[in-house]
Amino acid sequence: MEPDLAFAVWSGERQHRIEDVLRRALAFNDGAPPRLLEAMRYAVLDGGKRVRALLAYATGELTGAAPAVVDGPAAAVEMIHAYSLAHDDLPSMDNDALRRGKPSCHVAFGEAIALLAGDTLQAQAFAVLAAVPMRDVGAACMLLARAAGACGMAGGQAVDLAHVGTRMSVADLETMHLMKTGALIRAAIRLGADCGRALGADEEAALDAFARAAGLAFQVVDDVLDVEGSAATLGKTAGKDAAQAKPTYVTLLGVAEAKRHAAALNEEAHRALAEFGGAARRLHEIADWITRRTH
Ligand code: GRG
Repeated sequence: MEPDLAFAVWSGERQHRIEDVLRRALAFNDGAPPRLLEAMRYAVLDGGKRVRALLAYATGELTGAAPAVVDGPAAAVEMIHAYSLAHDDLPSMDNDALRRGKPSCHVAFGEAIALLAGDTLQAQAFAVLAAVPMRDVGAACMLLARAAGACGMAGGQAVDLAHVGTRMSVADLETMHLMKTGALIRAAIRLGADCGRALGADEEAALDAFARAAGLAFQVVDDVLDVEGSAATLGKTAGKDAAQAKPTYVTLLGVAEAKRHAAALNEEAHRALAEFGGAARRLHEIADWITRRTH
């Protein structure tokens, strides 16, 4: 099979798998208000590339974990991600009416329910993760909490909001994105790996270096797509960064240089995996996919 086709099959199978896992994780019916449950499902199901889940499955394969063990961490990370998107789209944050090709959660359900759906998705993520039969599930919960919290994703969002209309240095922009987007990507990578054999210190450092480079590449490409993509291809409003005067890699570097930067980060991501040899094949493929994606 051609390598690209083999990756498409591998990722397609896991995208279906995580959809089922998420559906089951949100199938509880123990008194939750139906409208809230509907909004949670709306925010998570039937959409998204599932980049973070694929990263967790890939690192799980790298450390010999059974996919059934990785399901929980992969779903937890996707639920945190979906909550962040529902909250990010709110009028008090990014104020976007379109997400994953459909009306944003608050447009479909109202602001209050969208806010609560985000809150309850975050809670459910930890409920799912806490039940995973992995070596140190307490450490896993701590890792996800740190990635999602004030020093990670939510903190990065606060930094982002505080810098609208300002000019940041590339170094400060990078720090902000390592928190806002990179922390959850790193958590997906580490949690998947932690479902299998224990990693040596060198392997941990290699995966962290990969996560850093691939996470930044993801964000640089996101900035380029905001300029070059359309709502039809992206499934979300294009041109938002310029309209909101947000500092981005494109505003700081220009489109051509931002693309070169993404390619260089992709190379860095590949180099970081050297010590795993062919065992890290899926991570190499995901890094390429992140860098070449069109949505
Ligand atoms: C509200 C606490 C809180 C955090 C929001 C992640 C985030 C922080 C905001 C999203 C805004 C944004 C466009 C960030 C850039 C990168 C990003 C996370 C894009 C969306 O992720 P994809 O492309 O989305 O993986 P899909 O829909 O494919 O899952």
